[in-house]
Amino acid sequence: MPKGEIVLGALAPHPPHVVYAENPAQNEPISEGGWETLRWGYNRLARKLEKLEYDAIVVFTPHWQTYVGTHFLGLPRFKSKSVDPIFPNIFRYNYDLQVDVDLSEAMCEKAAEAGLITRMMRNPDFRVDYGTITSCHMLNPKWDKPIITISSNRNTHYYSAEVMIEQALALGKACREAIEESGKRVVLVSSHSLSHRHFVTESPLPEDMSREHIYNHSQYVWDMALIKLFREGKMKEAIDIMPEYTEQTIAETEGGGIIWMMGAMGMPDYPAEIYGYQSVIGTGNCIAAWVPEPDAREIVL
Ligand code: 2X7
Ligand code: FE2
Repeated sequence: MPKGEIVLGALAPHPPHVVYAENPAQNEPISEGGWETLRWGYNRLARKLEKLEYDAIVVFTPHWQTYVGTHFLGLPRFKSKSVDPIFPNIFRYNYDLQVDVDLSEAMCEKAAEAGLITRMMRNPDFRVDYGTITSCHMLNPKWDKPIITISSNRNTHYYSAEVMIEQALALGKACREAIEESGKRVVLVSSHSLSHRHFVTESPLPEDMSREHIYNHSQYVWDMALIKLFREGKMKEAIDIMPEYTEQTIAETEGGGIIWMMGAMGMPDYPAEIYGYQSVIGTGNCIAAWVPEPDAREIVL
């Protein structure tokens, strides 16, 4: 059996607004569009993924929060309606997804061997979080690949940013080992925004783009500093500034998604592909991809 590999790692923000704006059949509310910079970036990355051969998508999400250890989806199918707790007016999405349980169990076991507390989620009524659904919908609207969602253990808040980073890197390494032993080709997804200061008044029409802009210049400057490191292939430096970046911008990086992904990918030192940056309700959102195979890597933006 050939060694399994990670074929692409994506930073894939999950404001449900982008799904709302796409008007897919699964989502009940209807929109007039909006957030095109992000959506067109996503559409381009989705086209690239269609051409890439892979077996499964592994998603790390900050919206499945676990306080005792890291949990993994552990049943072959989850079907339900996901309603965004803050924006039920824009996201009521009927999902029906397949899980690669073998790979999920293998990652869970490897993480346990590395000393992390782990658990498989076997509750058939478990509702998959909207972060996973949004990122997966935008990257693969056909939903024709099995997924695995990994929860985010609340280490930053329970302990510190440093403990979170250490554990997220160990989790990433364990996931990589499981992928290599599985013989599968896998896409990793770190589902989160960057800076995370929300605006305080929602416009009557959510997709009114005259109301959607950067609200805080220093948050924007921090996001740009981080994206510059992505562009330059300096991921070790990006992880080094993560505690301060996260504190200054109350960023969704606090969950550990990008750190987990970089740990799994062996801390890339090559440039990321950048697909777009846009504000959604004041938060900073960047779509980026790291492609280990140099011949498959492009300069996008
Ligand atoms: O979860 C989110 C997010 N991360 C960013 C913006 C809007 C809503 O939800
Ligand atoms: Fe979020």
